[in-house]
Amino acid sequence: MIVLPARNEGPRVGRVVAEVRRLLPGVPVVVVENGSIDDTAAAAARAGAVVLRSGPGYARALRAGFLYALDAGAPWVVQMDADEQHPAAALPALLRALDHADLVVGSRFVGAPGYRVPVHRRTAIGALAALASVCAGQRLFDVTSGLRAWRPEALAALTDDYPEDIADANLLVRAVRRGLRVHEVSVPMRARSGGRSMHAGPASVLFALRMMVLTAREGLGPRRLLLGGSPATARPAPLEFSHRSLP
Ligand SMILES: Nc1nc2c(ncn2[C@@H]2O[C@H](COP(=O)(O)OP(=O)(O)O)[C@@H](O)[C@H]2O)c(=O)[nH]1
Ligand SMILES: [Mg+2]
Repeated sequence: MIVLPARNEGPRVGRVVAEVRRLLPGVPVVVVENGSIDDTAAAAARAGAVVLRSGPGYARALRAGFLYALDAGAPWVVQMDADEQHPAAALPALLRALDHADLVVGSRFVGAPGYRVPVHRRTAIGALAALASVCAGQRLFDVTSGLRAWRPEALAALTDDYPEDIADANLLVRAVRRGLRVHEVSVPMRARSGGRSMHAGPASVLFALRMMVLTAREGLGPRRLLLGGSPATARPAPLEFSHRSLP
């Protein structure tokens, strides 16, 4: 299942939904909307998505989408932006990588570089990635990427106490510390095709600082290794996906 959090993405979300549905026919696409002042929900529905409304904010939207996917028994879940930043063509590689991981992050910073992330943003993400890597005990690169593929067991290990407001680097640290296998694969991303990033403007500085604090806090907690048939200890069977039929 594909989960797209979307706020004020009316001009873009329909194209994202259509692109994903074309590449992965039959895979349900769920758009989780809140707080939009445009026609995001209607555009998503027109393009064939299931539209959910959640409480305010990005993290709540994601959590609502994840709970919906778990409830529906989805064999895998991919979260991606509704702003055309993430190419649907990257999905098969992401899903293949799930054969050997519990959580796969589409990364701008491993492998060939895609578009050039603006320098101030790259610096902030670099600092955050360094902190997250220390806290996780594993080198992490694109800790704020919104393109992530999940095994449902991995999601289930995190949704009970899923963060209410911010779920980026802090969540990756938590995932690693809970024993989930987190991998990154190179994905050539684009800039958003229009509209405004939730991290634009002066608020982004506050966001970065808050993210640092939340990430450090995750690193202070005890390592809780999941035991007994958890994704951490079991070697899961390869996933069967409809994407296998794709070239
Ligand atoms: N439902 C919902 N979606 C949001 C919210 N904030 C951001 N998003 C969506 O989450 C995705 C990531 O946000 P974006 O602004 O692209 O962040 P960036 O990629 O880090 O610049 C986009 O699809 C946004 O429309 C929110 O408050 N509610
Ligand atoms: Mg984006």
